[in-house]
Amino acid sequence: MSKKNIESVNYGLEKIFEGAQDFLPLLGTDYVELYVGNAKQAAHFYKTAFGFQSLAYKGLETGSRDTVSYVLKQDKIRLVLTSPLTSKQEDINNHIVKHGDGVKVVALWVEDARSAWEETTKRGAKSFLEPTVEKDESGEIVKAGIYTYGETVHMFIERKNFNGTFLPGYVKWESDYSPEPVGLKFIDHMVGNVGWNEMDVWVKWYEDVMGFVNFLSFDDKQIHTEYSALMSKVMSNGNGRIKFPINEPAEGMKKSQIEEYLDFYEGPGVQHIAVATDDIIKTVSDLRSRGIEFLSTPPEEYYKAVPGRLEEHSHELREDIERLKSLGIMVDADEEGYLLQIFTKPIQDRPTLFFEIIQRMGARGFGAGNFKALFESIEREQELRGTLN
Ligand code: TYF
Ligand code: FE
Repeated sequence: MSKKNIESVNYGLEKIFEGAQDFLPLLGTDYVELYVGNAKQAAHFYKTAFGFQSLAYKGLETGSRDTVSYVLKQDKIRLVLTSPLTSKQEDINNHIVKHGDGVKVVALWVEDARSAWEETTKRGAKSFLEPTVEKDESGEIVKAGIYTYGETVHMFIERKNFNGTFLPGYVKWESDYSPEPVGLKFIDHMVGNVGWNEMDVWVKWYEDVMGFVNFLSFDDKQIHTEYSALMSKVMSNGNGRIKFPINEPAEGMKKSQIEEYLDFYEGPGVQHIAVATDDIIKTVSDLRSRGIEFLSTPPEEYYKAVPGRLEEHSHELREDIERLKSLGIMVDADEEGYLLQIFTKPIQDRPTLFFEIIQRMGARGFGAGNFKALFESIEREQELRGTLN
């Protein structure tokens, strides 16, 4: 990637964050909920392969007759896996029939869920759930939800009067089976794929409805391979804790990976969840040994070019390039530092949701210098799936 692109990464960041509005103060990501066909087996996968720990449960044993949910935790990350227990749960069943397993809810932790719902719906958000109080012996929470792209939802969670395990209605999930964590710390960003020419519609939606700012953009001239292209804009809230890049497909010689996603998810949705680690070599070694599959390793020339790509940060690199190469980890830098990242293959049969593992060593960008190698690797997978044409 050109020097020019890397420079655009940090231009006026502070000033841009100040431009964000505070009608929607966000404390962080609260949880991510996936609707899945078989939550029990999915939970086993996230424990065994990704090192998540059992946290909370609701299901038949707790009086939940219609749905079952397993809550998993690793450091600050909470995942909720939900399945319907009967065919009568139409919303969840229909979601799974249409999209396959995927992210339904990106929940945001707020001080005041009523205000979050009012401020966003009055700015044009479509309501998913009006402010609702839920209680149990551990206190009460307020939750409210709005739709974002596709059928995806942002739930606002106010938990200042609650000290239970997760949310009212859940019990602590005691399990004798607890594989070691792999060092995943928190969600760095979550990316949405939207339809043709819809990126700017959703950029404006995040600006107007959520008070976010666009702090980085990549156009199809920057993000392309010989065959395909996409465009991406990164939206951030005011304190920079929540970052949502939004991708749209762009015209290329062959089918864009974004188009492949839209075909198989049958609409817009969450494309990847990027999770941070502070020891990517250990995290990726562990994940590989537990059967997680990553995109193919970039070619030899990619690693030869690493010192050049790092420029002035090249002396800061603590990791051995040979070790990074053997694990397939990619390296990029911007003015403030470098970052290490790697991408899993899709984690379900449809080529939709995948994970990114990222370690930031000062850099605040998204690895623009890796885009070409990354997208070529994705195209090799598309080729195998017969979805490149
Ligand atoms: O979040 C990002 O922008 C990076 C790069 O389809 C990326 O992780 C961008 C688009 C994409 C896959 C990865
Ligand atoms: Fe990413």
